[in-house]
Amino acid sequence: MPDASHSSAPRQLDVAIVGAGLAGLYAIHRLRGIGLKVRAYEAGSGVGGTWFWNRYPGARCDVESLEYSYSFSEELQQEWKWPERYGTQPEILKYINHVADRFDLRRDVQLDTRIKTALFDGKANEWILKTEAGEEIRARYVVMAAGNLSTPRVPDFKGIHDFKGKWYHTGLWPHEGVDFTGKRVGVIGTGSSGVQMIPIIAQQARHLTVFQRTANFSLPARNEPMTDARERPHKENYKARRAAAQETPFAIGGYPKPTQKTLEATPEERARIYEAKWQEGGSISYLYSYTDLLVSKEANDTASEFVRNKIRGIVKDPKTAELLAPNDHPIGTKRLCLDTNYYETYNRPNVSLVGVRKDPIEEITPTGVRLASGATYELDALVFATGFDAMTGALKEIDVKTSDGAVLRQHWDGGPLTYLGLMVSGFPNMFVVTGPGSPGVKTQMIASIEQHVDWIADAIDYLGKHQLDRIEPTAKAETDWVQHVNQVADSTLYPLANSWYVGANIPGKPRVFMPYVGGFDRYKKQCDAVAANGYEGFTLSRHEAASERARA
Ligand code: NA7
Repeated sequence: MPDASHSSAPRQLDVAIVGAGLAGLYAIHRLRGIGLKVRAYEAGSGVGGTWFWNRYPGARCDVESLEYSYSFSEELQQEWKWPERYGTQPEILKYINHVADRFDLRRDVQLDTRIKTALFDGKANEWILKTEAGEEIRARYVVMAAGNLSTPRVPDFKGIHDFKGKWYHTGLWPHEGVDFTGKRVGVIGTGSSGVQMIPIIAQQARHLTVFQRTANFSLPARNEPMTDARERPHKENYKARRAAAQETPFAIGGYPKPTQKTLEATPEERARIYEAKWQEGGSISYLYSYTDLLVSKEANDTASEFVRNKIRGIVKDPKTAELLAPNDHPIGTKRLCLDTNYYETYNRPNVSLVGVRKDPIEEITPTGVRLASGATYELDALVFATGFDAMTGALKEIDVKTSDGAVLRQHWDGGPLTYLGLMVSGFPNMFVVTGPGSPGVKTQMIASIEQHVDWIADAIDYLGKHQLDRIEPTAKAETDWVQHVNQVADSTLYPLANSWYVGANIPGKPRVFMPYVGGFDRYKKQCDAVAANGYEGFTLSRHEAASERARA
């Protein structure tokens, strides 16, 4: 049967959605709900975004399952059974596929389709998208739901293509899996992905060599099968719990808000609190020990040192322990990892840790890795857990322009500029989900996705109801928001870390703190107020082409 999606006449939509991960799928559902003709374009051969691509061993969410899930359907959240405290990648992908089927979303998803260009035609007042295969799509609005950690980056190491063994990136993991049994494996990178996979690969490999540039803080996840005691009270009060979560900075409920400053407690009290949180598992809980852990260096030092001492207690070889003990950033200012037996893994005889901060990787040789000092490591397989061109990578890969000559890559040359993380000045009718300037990545992501998409749907609905058809932020609103995002970040310890939040893992990327760390609660209130005040900071207008469409 001929596939209508690949016919030569451009497809005409109300809203084109880029990406069919958690954000794109909810956007289909929500926008369809207000009567719009929508379609999502997805580069992968399945839905799920991050959870479709990141299939590396041990891939798991670091937010608890009962929180990390959609809230828009009470039936869905009641009926879905999460088997473990934290969802594994296969389990989350299964859930996303279930949602796609249950809400009949697939008929508006076009898989294996990468959007290459997006041009706003000012005269026609519509976006023209082109796919890699040359298909053209015209839409009144575009929703960029292309992900924050969706552009995998392998460092530009000399010799990488001459490596005779197989190499992999965590974000592009083969669907059939990889068997490392009996192999000498190298893992480069010790962020969340490395920390999750290292204990699993260590169990398979003949020898595992971990190349670490920056030691990261990791706390025990304390994962376990879902218990009735955990699930039942949560589900009995799901709606109220979701509402309470929205009143917190991370959009995660269930953790009592701290009330005390760190240094007001005695060292003994602090030790007791940190120990209880360490035993409980989870990162939010630990960072919620006191009110000022992310704003006062002196306070943070106590929480950082507690974890360093834990590492020194777990790892038997003192030199390895010291190398693993993070000393260049306050705890929580880089993504705080959650693990299962990460530090314990370094006590295995088949695992070695190599510090590549002082002695960096010079080249990948046909048989392994060579450091600047000349030290070589013979390897059969190499895994890059080296991260992503985070937050801006996916949008910069699309050539986004307007007929007025605006070019997104140029507009963002010195760092990303947005108003509320939702729109970009000069690029009308283009919405971004959980992009730079949004609190998304610093929150329970699905809560932010739902909040953003709801706001976008309401804005489009508002335009329609007021016979308007164009929305864009003013340059001033954008500048003020970016300034506010920076000011808030500068009032915290976050900028002290070389993290993907500031693009530090990508050589040459402008150092700008991209997420909004003022908290989900504060952000949502601001978005609601902007809408209630007639979309303050945005210019709303009616365009001639719309009048023509209306007459036609
Ligand atoms: P991350 O957190 O960006 O981690 C990437 C890791 O790779 C990190 O340890 C980097 O060290 C390391 N890296 C990057 N380039 C190099 C080079 N050239 N040499 C050595 N080491 C290097 O990515 P993840 O995939 O682990 O996690 C991303 C997010 O996914 C995570 O935060 C969660 O939100 C889910 P560096 O720290 O830059 O020195």
